Amino acid sequence: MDKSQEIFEKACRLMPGGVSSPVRAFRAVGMTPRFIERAKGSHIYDVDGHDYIDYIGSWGPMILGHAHPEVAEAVCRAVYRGTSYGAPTEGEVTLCEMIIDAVPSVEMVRLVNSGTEAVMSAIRAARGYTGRDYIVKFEGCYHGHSDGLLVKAGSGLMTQNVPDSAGVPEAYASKTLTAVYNDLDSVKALFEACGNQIAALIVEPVAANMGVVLPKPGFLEGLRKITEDYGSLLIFDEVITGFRLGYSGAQGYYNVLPDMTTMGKIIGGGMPLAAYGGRKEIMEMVAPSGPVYQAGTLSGNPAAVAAGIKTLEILKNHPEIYVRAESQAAKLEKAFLENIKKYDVAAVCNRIGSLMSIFFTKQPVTDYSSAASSDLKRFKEYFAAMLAGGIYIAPSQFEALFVSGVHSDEDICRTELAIGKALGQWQR
Ligand code: KE4
Repeated sequence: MDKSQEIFEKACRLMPGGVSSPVRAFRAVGMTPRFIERAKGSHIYDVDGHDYIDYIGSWGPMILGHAHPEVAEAVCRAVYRGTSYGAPTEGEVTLCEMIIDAVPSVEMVRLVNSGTEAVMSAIRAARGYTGRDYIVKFEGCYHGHSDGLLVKAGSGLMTQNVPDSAGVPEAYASKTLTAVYNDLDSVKALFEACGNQIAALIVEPVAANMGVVLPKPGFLEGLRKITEDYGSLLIFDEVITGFRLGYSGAQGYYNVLPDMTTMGKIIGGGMPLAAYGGRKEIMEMVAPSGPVYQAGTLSGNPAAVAAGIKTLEILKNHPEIYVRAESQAAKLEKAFLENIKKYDVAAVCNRIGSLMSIFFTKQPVTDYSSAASSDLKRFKEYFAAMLAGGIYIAPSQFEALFVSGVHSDEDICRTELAIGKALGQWQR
């Protein structure tokens, strides 16, 4: 038994599923998770000494690579000045100013500790601002684990949503309606039915929680128009795309400005930090300036803020990081496509910038139902071959592959070889 298995057995006696977050348990791939000892740059090392090229990057934050010396030093310096004060600091003001300068639609911002908290708070602010109750989300989009968003479509179009998790009361789920990603007609139908009761529509401008699914041309613009027409707010959940697709995120990339934006991951540089922001008149609804209550002991924590400031500083001063991450990702996409063709594998690849996914299905993947048509057995076999080849990718078909600004040419060559072996394994 290797050390990961040994520790995992103990962990399962002490923690639900042996992990601190479900996807880490490797259940979708039927394997024992690797317990990680350390990481540096584009590599991650498990407790058995295995060295992997890392394409999870902590699910998005590590665009600069692990243990970036300047980020690490900034966190250490902050920690020696005290880990938390529960009082305002200049660092929070600096980070908020950087976010406002970077994200086109954000005029005011509140720091919180997780993407879930950012989304939950943004939705509360949207309801407080509009005085309306309903929220629209998309099948296959994930926005954290707040009750009202752990829902799935009811049987009929207007049948209110039903809980998608135990412990979520029907009443909470019923205020969330579900539309189909990339299908503006499904959105129009909901708004025609009850648009004047819809507080907000929340969307991942590039979906990355059903695997990576890109918005079709006109989709985001269509959401902007429909929400404007009905006086509802458009919320871009940029927890993944923020500072990933470029320094101004998806809204800068697509030039579509939402009313509110949620952010996380990269803005914390790997520390627990997230944020929600938007038009001033909306954000001034948030306590203590307005009636929408939201609070947090560790919000704006100095160590996390130090990591965020340094990370954004480096990204702002070195835009070539985005160019390099994209070009390395493009090489991987090319390797996937060449091997899909060479071995005649039923698979497609979706990529935007340094964010990508391979789906084991014949059809284009443009929404949740096409993503769900993927062959999950094939994905498991692909995952096992990649891990055996020293490549650490998300242990689920419905996650993304993240390329950092520090994946080397050697990393890419090794990954190209592993892709060839993984996709060639089924050749008769
Ligand atoms: P957190 O609460 O996990 O910080 O953020 C929730 C969240 C919100 N919005 C989007 C678009 C997200 O992708 C996430 C979280 N992403 C997952 C990965 N798909 C986090 C990994 C996990 O759950 O362990």
